[in-house]
Formats: sequence, C-alpha cells, structure tokens
Amino acid sequence: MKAAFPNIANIAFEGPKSKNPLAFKHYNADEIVEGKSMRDHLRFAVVYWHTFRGTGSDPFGAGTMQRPWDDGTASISNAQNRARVAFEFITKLGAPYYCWHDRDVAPEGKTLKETNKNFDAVAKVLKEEQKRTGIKLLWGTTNAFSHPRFVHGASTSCNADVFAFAACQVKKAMEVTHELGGEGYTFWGGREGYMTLLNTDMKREQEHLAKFLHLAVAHKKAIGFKGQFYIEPKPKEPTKHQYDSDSAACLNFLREFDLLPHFKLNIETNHATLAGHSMQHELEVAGAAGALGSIDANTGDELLGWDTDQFPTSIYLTTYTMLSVLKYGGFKTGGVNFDAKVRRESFEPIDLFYAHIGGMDAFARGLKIAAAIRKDGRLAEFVKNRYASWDTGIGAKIEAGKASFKDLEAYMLKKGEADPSVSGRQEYLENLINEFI
Ligand code: XLS
Ligand code: NI
Ligand code: NI
Repeated sequence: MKAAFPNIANIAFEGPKSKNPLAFKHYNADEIVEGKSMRDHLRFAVVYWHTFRGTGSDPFGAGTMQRPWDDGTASISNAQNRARVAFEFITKLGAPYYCWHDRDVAPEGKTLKETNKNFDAVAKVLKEEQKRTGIKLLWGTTNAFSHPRFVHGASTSCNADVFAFAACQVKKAMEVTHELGGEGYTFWGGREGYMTLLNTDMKREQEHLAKFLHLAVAHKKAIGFKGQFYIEPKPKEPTKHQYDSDSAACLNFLREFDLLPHFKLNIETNHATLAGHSMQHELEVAGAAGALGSIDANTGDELLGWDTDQFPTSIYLTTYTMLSVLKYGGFKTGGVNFDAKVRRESFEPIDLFYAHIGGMDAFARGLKIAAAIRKDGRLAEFVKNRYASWDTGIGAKIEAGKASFKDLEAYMLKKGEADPSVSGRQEYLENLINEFI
C-alpha cells in the first residue's frame, strides 16, 4: 500500500523548547508520573468516526476534507484501504488505542445479512492491522442513530421491530469487539430520548432501554466477553431530551433497573457542557459512585450551544480532568478517547496530526500539573481541614450513626450557636492552582 502520509515520520517527543509542530512538547510516553508511564496513565485513543469518516459537512455546506486515500465510494475495498490508512496514522501518532462505531468501519448493505458480511470483511483487516502494529481497541460501539429506521430512536423506538434491529446490530458489534480483543463497549443513546412528550410514553421507553441493556449484559456473558460496558451521558442533540442526560441521571437509571454492577460511565467534556455542568463535576459524580470508566476528551465552544467536538487545548480543563481521574485511581479499562474533529476549515490531512498532537500534549501537561498539585499537598490538605469538625466530637458521632435528633438538640441547646468556622477561600485556592499552570 502507498503511504497516505508519506512526508510525516513517527511523531517524537522533543520537549517544551521544541519549535517543531510535528513533535510532542509534553507527551513523553515513557516518562513516569506517580509511578506509572504517561502512556499507561492516559491510554490515548483515536476515534474512527471523526478522524477517518468526518467529511467536514455542516447544515449549510458540503464536505471539505481532503482525504486523497479515500475514493468516496461505499465499496469494501475502500473501507479496507481506509482501515490500513487509519493504522498508519495511529502508528505515526503513537497512540496505543482506537475506537469505532460498526458503521464507521464498514458500509451498511441492503440487508442485515449483507451488512454483517461487510463488517466481517473489514474487521478482518482491522485484526491484521492490530496484530501488525500492536494498536488495541479501547472500545467498540454501535451507530443506531444515523439510518432513517432509527428516526424514533433505537431501543426506545415506538416500533418493536426497530428495537429488534438495534439488538442485532449491538449483538454483532459486541461480537466483533470481542473478536478484536476490545477492552470495552460503549452505549451512547444516539436518539434514545424524545422531541415532544405529546407523542411519547416516557416510562415505557425507559423500560425498553433497560430491557435492551439487560439483553446486552446477558449476551456479553453468553459470548464470554470480559470488556467493560460504558454508558455515555449526553443531555440533548440529536433529540431535545436524551434519557442518558448526565452522570447523575445515568447512575439513577442504572440503579433503578439493577444495571449498575455492569456499567461504568464514559464521560464526554462537551456533553457535560451541554448538560450545564463542568467536566469535573461529571467526573466527580461518577467517581464518587465508583463508576468513572473512561472519557471522551474534547471541548465545546463557550459561545456555541451544540456538540462542536473540538480538540481539547485548555490546560485548566485537562488539569481539572486529570485531578479527578487521579483522585479516583486512574483509568483501569478506559482511557482518553479523542471524540473530537478538526474544524471544517482545517481540511488538509496534516491537520489531523496537529489536532491530535495538541490534544495529547494538553493532556500530558494536565497530568503533570495534576500530579504536581497532588505532590504539593496544599489543596488536599485544605479540603481535609475544611471538614475537620467531622473528624472528632459531634461530627464523628454523626458520621458513625451514633447521634439522634434528640442528641443533637441536647448538644446544641448546651452550645447555643453554630460557628461558620472558616472561609471557603476560593480566591486563595484559584491562585494556588495558578502557581502550577
Ligand atoms: C455523540 C457521541 C458519540 C459517542 C459514540 O455526541 O459523543 O460520538 O461517543 O457513539
Ligand atoms: Ni462521545
Ligand atoms: Ni459527543
């Protein structure tokens, strides 16, 4: 095969002083941070959908991307060739993982049977390329939202046949993920939600979603797939209200339907923004419940209200993200998956490199800064001291379940008043963070 990026060598770490735009300034895969290499901390993944299928089209205009290796047809040979290009790119970038939707890698056929055959034909190449390069599949997922049959949703469709079709798709995509040694499988509810409650039986739809996920859990067991299941929260887009709206809503749903032991969350920065939360908030909600699984690392635009899926470059964002990730013990099965696309105006193949290098460097810096803040210890100590009243006396009694309302009344009648104790010191803490940025 002719190289798709003939003028680009493997991207090397050259350090912060380098002026080479095709080098890492901070991501040094073998560098040890908190006892682990950066490679193992960050577990970077390249997404197939944006990076190899993104055309740059928007509601007002056609695609702009120049992808000379792609003949633009839905042929199997084009899909197979594209898979080889993908591995050339990921190898040169030095990312250890990738992720896909079933329909990103292989074209849909006229029937389900033909579609599955197409998928197998491309999966064969993916398997060869994984073996050749050592690049691994972080997670697979299903696209059950693009085709017109999913107009009313997939597992939450009003039409039971659509539920059945989506089940076939997830079954197959899980099997291919398993075959490729995938470390996880993600469920993003692409159209699992509603546009208007006037035509929607919300309770029934959510029960169907739960039923669907239980069937997936059963099939996982049946085929012996040991990867981690993830749910990816998103509050809106394409529907007006998505059921998996944020971390808290997902956790509540999983608990209500006895699914929590089987799932962790895959949290996406831009989805957090759409939900009116910060990424750190979403990570903390998931982490506190022991459900922080993986992240879709991108960022939105403060002035735009949709999922712009931009590459993350803010050091504050990556620092706060990595502070939470480290706090909850780091990634086990998940990683930093760039669910991000180059801008429509950035249409040359080389822009794919600049985008990923920038995202990886931003996360490497976030990781190093977060580790430095943790080593310094003042932030953690401040938080610990802030709650000191809970460590002894009445606080310790309450936490231990040894104080009734009556006891608390007796305590306070004697004491007379509660002192607001110490200042929250937000500005002091913000300055402290800036010492490290
Ligand atoms: C869309 C989602 C999607 C999932 C995978 O907004 O982020 O890309 O990550 O289906
Ligand atoms: Ni995503
Ligand atoms: Ni998204």
